[in-house]
Amino acid sequence: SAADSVVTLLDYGAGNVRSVRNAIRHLGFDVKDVQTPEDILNAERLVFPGVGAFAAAMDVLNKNGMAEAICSYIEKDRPFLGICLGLQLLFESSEENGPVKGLGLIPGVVGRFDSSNGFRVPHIGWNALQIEKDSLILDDVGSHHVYFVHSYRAMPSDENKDWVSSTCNYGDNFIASVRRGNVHAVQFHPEKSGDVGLTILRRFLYPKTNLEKKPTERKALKLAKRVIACLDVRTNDRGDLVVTKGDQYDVRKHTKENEVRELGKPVELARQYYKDGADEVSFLNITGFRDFPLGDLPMLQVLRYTSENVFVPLTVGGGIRDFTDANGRHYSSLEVASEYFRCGADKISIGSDAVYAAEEYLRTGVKSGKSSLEQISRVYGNQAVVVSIDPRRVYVKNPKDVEFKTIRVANPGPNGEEFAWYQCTVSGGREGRPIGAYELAKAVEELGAGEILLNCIDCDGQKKGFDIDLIKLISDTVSIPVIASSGAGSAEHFSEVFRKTNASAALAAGIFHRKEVPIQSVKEHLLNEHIEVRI
Ligand code: 1PR
Repeated sequence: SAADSVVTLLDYGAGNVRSVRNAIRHLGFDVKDVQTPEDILNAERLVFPGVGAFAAAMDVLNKNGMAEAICSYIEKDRPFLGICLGLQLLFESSEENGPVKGLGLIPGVVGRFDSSNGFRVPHIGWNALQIEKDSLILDDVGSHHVYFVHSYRAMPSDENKDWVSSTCNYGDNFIASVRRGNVHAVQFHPEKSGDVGLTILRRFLYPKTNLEKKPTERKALKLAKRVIACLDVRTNDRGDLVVTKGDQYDVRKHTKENEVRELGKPVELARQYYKDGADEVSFLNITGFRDFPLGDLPMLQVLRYTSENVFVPLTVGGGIRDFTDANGRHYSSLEVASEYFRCGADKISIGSDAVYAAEEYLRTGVKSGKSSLEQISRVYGNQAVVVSIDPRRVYVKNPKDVEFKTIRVANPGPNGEEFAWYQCTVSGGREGRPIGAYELAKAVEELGAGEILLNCIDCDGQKKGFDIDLIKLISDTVSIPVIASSGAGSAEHFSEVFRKTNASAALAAGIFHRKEVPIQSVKEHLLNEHIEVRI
């Protein structure tokens, strides 16, 4: 019957659930949205991809009678799959801006990860599961990495051990999944976990089919270092959206026509990188500071198309700020970000506007709460907000010559300078600002950034390796994950940055676009160097 191929989806409109929809459709099901509590009670199978903050989600569920409906649906042992916050809400309460009462179906309190023991919070990335009991949908998934992104987690205890089907180690052994009968919930994101994630969803949707085992050569052990493909996107001189790539941020060819370099089409390249094993794909709208991004409908279209069959996390950046258009209509940065999330972005990345916010914060010593960074991280959580830093190296003879944090550099400057500071820029490197990368990183962490994308204009496109001095400095300074970027020229550069710094991920553009070093060979090299990666 038609009902056999319908999934009822509970989406209360707080973030990116487009990927969940896309994954369900990809597996041959139609999606029906919950409008009323009756829709829950009548569902054949219910998927609940909780997004946003715990308290806000509980508010919505309580106000419209959904909370009661979910509880009675689950108590009847009807097919249920909760994802991320959709797992946490099943517990008694959460400490996230709380305590806040949850649905109370599973004994336990959801608490924050402790970053004091050296584990970065949010927990972002591909980690391994320990299967605790027959979980049906997970089965052999214990050998693979799955994608997590969260700052809060529930802990296993004697009271909830009947529920716990797998745990994950990240400082603590926290609950990665629960199962009782037909009721499942997972802390990670199957819709973002590539083929392995799709297999998990397939097993939930088709419980009677035989389990297909995914062979592994090597068992996943711990949080993997991520390899990220980055697509710098802009319109070319004919008005088409293309992937470009600069040399120290200069994307023009310096021929007579001075055209923008074109390295491919964004949707096609993103798909290719997904197939090649990229752990994440980033789109940077590099002229977003100039053109209003919501005017840039092609970029939204790129996200929509990409998220249809790319099942790893997508980040989009460029032009996230408040804006008043020619007709006097005001758009908040939050609206811009919301549109990106609705179109399939999992994280947004802020460049220029975060520099201004950090400068103001350092000047006044007060968090205004009004910056795009603060607003977006308040509504969507800090795990959804990346700050992109675009610094340029400035050599100095004596650290006392500048008010910014300097470091002793491995290679002295042109006049034998042994020190340097890293000056932040805005507008795609066009304007230097009176703030260093070190000061910026600390400030944006306090303002709510969940991750730092650390570029370096000097190294960009040079293929001479990452700026180890800079990446070490920043990754030792903050306790949020740092993505190393700019300068990758070989697979060895990736192992170097992971060995010498505390970067959680490394990103490259040019070598992937020009097919000089495929993603697979980077992964193989890291594996040979005994660096944990997702295969
Ligand atoms: O300021 O919020 O509108 O955001 C603008 C965003 O666009 C920022 O994230 C900024 O980094 C990016 N951007 C602006 N101009 C350029 C440019 O190249 N002219 N691209 C630009 C930044 C740098 C990296 C690049 C790595 C790796 N691109 O993302 O992909 O350096 O390259 P490589 O592996 O080839 O060395 P806002």
